[in-house]
Amino acid sequence: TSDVILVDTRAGVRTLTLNRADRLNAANDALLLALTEELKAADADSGVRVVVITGAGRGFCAGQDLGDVSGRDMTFTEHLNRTYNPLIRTIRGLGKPVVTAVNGVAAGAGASLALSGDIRLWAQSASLIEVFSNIALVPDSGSTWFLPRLVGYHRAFELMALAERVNAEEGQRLGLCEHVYPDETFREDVQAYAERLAARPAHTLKLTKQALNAAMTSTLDEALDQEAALQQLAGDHWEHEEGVTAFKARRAPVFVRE
Ligand code: T3D
Repeated sequence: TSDVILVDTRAGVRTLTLNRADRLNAANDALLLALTEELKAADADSGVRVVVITGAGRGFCAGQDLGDVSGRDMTFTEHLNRTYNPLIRTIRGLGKPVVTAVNGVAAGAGASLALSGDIRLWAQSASLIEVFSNIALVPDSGSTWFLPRLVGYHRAFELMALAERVNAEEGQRLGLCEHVYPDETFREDVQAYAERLAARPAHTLKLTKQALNAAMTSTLDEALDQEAALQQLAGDHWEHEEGVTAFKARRAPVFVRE
């Protein structure tokens, strides 16, 4: 545990909180490396079924800490390859659902982080800005991949070129988040949602995430082959037996075994 990332586990839900509230959780290298390490630790911990990433204070993440850039002894390419890219790859490759709980502004790489979750929950006062062009940088940390898949090329280009702020209502309309909750109850609503997810069959969700990730860049033929292979792994697992047994017995399935 480090102070830039707060770690809390309740009912199978590990919450990782970006903790640089006075900078709207702008990311420095320590924060990015610690977050990536905590995600890997959560993946390896059998007591964790769902991971939530959120921000302390009024912001989610304001992107790269601009106080940290000048005087850096790394090229931009090296920096991305050492910090942001491993973080985004870890989230997309994690064998557990990652919920990004966007409590406030998500800007730049913070917007990419907000989009990178399997489930994106926003507070009413949350917003997202592809802010990069304001400082004449290109969108990074996966924004060029995530955003056009959600809103199409043209809207993505416009949001990136003009650095327009997307509020929660618009974010939901555009498909940038699954649900919006009131600010006052946001943390509890996120926990309740994550607990619902934690009660689902974890092994099946891991395979589902794997299948969907692969299908995002595959042909239909490849997706059908992948489904057939993964269905064998699902069908051979005790979760499948429990699901069918519970259905026949007309009871709720129990997918959490201590
Ligand atoms: O390898 C590489 O490094 C390339 C990687 C790039 C990835 C990127 O993310 S590039 C984009 C970097 N981020 C930005 O350019 C965002 C800059 N921030 C803003 O545009 C605004 O702060 C926001 C739109 C996010 C929020 O505006 P507002 O009005 O709600 O808050 P504020 O007053 O601007 O910010 C509050 C404080 O946080 C303020 O500090 P102060 O004055 O109270 O002492 C502000 O300076 C600080 N802050 C906000 N964002 C950053 C930041 N400090 C450092 N870095 C930031 N990114």
